[in-house]
Amino acid sequence: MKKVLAIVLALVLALSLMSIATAEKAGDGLTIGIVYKQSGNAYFQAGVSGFAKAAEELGFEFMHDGPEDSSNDGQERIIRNYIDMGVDVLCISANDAAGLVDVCNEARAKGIVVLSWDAKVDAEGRDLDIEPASAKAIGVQQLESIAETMGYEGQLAIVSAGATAPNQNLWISFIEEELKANEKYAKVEYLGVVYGDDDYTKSYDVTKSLIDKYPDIKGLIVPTTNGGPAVAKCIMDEGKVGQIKMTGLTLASDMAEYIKGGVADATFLWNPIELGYVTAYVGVAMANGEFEAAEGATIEVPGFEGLEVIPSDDGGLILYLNKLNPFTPETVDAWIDIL
Ligand code: RAM
Repeated sequence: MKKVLAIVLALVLALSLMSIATAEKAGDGLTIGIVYKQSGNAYFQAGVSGFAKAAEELGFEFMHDGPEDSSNDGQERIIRNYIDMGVDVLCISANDAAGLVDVCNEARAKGIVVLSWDAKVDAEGRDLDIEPASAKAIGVQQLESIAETMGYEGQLAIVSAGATAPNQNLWISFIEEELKANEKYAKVEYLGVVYGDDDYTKSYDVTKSLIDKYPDIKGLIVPTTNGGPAVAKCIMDEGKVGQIKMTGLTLASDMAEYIKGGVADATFLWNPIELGYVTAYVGVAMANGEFEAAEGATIEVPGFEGLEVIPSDDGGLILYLNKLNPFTPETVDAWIDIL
């Protein structure tokens, strides 16, 4: 009998130790609602896999969604739904920085932590914005790369995502500023921006119209992963490989054949999996009250160093990962299984 009692006690002890062990995960009981610009975008699917990796380590639940049409209204509906479902953290990549401020502030009034990641919500509607690198660094990197390819002269245009896209518009503002301010770009004739709305067919069509209108065009900057392969395909279909070069922010897997085919000397991207992973860690720490988004605050995330909250140009707070990887004919193959 004593023996049976001892076994039962040992089992009870083991079970309670096991439950203590599971309860120790920082994200237990928390739910994160992830909102991205549009459904079906491989860049955001990669971002979500970063959240999934963090969820395995931290134990939180998560949901993710984006509108089919890249609209602000669609994002607002998803956010309202997540608020009704009682999420603890919202992580939003916005189609319009100002458009989500009101609904985000409704969420914050209910105690929900509101983070933007990838594309910001304006400062007055968020707790913190998490970005891969400074907008200036991302913009100027693309300009310098294409200008070098063009021999610093000739016609240059940008094929962007949506007209209100907060991240693309910031990068473009720094590209335009640098074109004016830096003497080395004096012979680059800047033609302006067309918008492919992060849609493959539209990006292809606006590129074709641009090439028809400016037959001597030499350079295209495409700061969107959805636009990149569409623009590259158009350059190929138009028989312009060698005459027109592009750069931009692309997934390696989408662009490898074009980069190796001579359409681009280099494109760039951070790792969206890492961006999702870090955003999740920040969200959990903030929801637990263990980390406050305040200037100078630092956070420990496995595999990352120097993650610090700093003031951003829009008067809010921002945190950078600071990693931008070039994809060239030599390096792109090493990335295609990752991104
Ligand atoms: C698209 C989206 C996203 C942007 C990348 C580079 O997938 O517009 O917001 O960061 O491209």
